[in-house]
Amino acid sequence: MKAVVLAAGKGERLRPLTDDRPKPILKVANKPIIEYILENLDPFVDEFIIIVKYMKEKIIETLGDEFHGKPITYVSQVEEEGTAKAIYSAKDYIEEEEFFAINGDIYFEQEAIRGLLHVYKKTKANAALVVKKFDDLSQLGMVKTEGGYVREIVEKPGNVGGLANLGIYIFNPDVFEFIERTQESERGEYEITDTINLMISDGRKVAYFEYSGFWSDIGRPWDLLEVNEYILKTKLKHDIRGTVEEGATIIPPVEIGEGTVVRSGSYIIGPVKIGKNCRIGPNCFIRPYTSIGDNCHIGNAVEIKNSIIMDNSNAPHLNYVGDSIVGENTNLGAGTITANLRHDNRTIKVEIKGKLEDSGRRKLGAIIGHNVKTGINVTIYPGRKIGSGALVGPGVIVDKNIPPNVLVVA
Ligand code: TTP
Repeated sequence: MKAVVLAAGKGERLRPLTDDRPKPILKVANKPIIEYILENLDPFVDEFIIIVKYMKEKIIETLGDEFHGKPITYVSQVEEEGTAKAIYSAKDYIEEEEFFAINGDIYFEQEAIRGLLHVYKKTKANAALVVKKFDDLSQLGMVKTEGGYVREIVEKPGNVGGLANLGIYIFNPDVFEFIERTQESERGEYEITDTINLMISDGRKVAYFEYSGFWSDIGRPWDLLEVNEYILKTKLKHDIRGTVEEGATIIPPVEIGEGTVVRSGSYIIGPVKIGKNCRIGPNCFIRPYTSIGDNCHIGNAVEIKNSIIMDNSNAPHLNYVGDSIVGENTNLGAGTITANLRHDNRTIKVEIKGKLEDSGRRKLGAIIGHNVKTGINVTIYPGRKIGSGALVGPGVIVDKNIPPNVLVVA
């Protein structure tokens, strides 16, 4: 069976982390999001078809031409936007057989794929999808069911509970004919959920598998923190490959990659994952649910908690990084501090595509892009973003978002 993975989106809600790269290759717990998806599909498929468009070279460069020995074919998405058009782009690569189609920006457990395949085979339906119960479907697609099959999918039905569509499907090649008949939606895209509704109104059977494990749609920056926390909490094994100096304290589970040195006085409370060739300490404090990539430097008098620090980035002296995301090749100047809590204890709002969105989190720090440099004593307010390539001068108080590639001085 083949798997079509949708990885052509622009990932605009994840700016600045997607300023210079597509969302599926962003690393969570030090691994690209899309690799977790391919791993879950791996036992069930013999070929991957990845639909690409936005900065496609970076996906190709990251994954190469095979995954676990199985070929990857990259297909450019047709001109129009939307998940239906993304799937349609694979038409020439699908023969007689049914195939998986899956969003390239979700995190879930393999049980979802296993259950879906089982239901599809058992019911001999024309298509099948994975659903999960949620109390609030306002950001999701609601799957209404009847007699053991899907009756309708309603996008963003408001704050009601029910079964959500998780973006994991099996189709047979008939779906292409229905995509051809799918109309453009209100937001100007061709949506696979509209295609599924068309199939149902034409008398086709769409089965569903109800999954109850963890699932996250990585759309907004704090979703990355949620998935990072889940992975570290449930998958991390204590594994020290680097060197730990006498006088450092490590409370398991902590993973430390080859070539990394943890100097005396460092205090690390797991779950924490640290990549290869990092310099950690002396005298730093790394708290739970922190992922630090390869070639990073976390120096003296630095505290990090519940954060993602991507490859080649440094918090070298006197930094506090809490509930934050720091992109690749970024350097925080001495004394750069992220604030992660409002004094009035309200949840933190973040500007997403020009609109303030409530993250629902009481604690959320900074979202810092790639290739950023901050000067000494930079203070960053909760939920603020610094665009990739920005230079933030000494003493700047970041109380507004900073666009990419600008110089900001105090
Ligand atoms: P979305 O999350 O709706 O879109 P996006 O990834 O571009 O993010 P944003 O809204 O922040 O810009 O997409 C769901 C999945 O479908 C995701 O895996 C990307 C994929 N997709 C395509 O492959 N092609 C497309 O034209 C669109 C819209 C999405």
